[in-house]
Amino acid sequence: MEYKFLIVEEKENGVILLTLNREKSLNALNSEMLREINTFFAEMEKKEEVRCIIVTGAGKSFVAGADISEMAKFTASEAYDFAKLGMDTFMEIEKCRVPVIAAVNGFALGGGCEISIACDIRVASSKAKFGQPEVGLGITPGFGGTQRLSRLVGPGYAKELIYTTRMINAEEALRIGLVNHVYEPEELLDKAIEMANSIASHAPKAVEYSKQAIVNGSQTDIDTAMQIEKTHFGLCFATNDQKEGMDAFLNKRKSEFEGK
Ligand code: CO8
Repeated sequence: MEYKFLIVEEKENGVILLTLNREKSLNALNSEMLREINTFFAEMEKKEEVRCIIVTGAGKSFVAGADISEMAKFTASEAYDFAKLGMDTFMEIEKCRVPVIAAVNGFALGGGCEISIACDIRVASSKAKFGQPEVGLGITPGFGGTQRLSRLVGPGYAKELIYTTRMINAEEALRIGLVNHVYEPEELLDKAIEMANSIASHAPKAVEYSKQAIVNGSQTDIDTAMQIEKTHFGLCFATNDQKEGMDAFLNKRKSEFEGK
């Protein structure tokens, strides 16, 4: 599939690199780009060989937010529809069968911070900047920021970042748990690919079930969450990969997973 705003590269081991590419506008998200991202993740769901997806931005920005020039003219109902499009798209990322790593190379503001938070894991360049500038534009975060950011860094930091619009650097993002690692800009993609390869080397179904248990379990009470974990644990024993993984361990050989 050809995209106007996305560059899709197939790396080794089922790792896909998705580059958001609207560089002149610092990769700001407009409706067309959001629809393309939605389509891309729907396509990925169908590809059994895909093991991990990395999302990054072209040029000096990751994503400088939703497109302000498009939003400026919205009526209330158009704004609602735009927020729904963004939320549905980011939900595709959150629920994607395989883990998604955000390699945050520069500005991750507003919708850009929000798309990174919909990913499973964030790694950042030392030049990355995060922020939720929305209230300075007279709007609230609308692509899940009020919800996912609080869950990730706690309501205290989320409230400060949203109410003050303060932009933070990568080191502070690391300190508050918004990102997992910070790397020099030139090593960011290699490090993200290294992590993706590590994920890809393990039993695909076990990784998938772990993601489902974490994502679905974190949105419910602890008893239901434990039930979700038990169910997924049980399901692993219906896979060839569980037999292969344990047999390989017991026979002191390297496992070869087939993803079934
Ligand atoms: N939307 C549209 N265009 C943008 C955006 C954006 N978010 N960000 C940057 N651009 C454009 C600029 O207008 C400029 O275009 P041009 O060259 O035609 O003038 C080009 O990108 C380069 O930008 P700058 O010249 O400003 O570059 P600087 O390096 O000087 O500054 C900044 C970089 C600090 C990132 C600055 O561009 C900036 O502050 N951008 C806006 C950041 C922002 O406020 N983002 C949040 C938007 S709101 C949002 O994301 C809400 C999401 C939920 C929506 C819910 C639906 C209703």
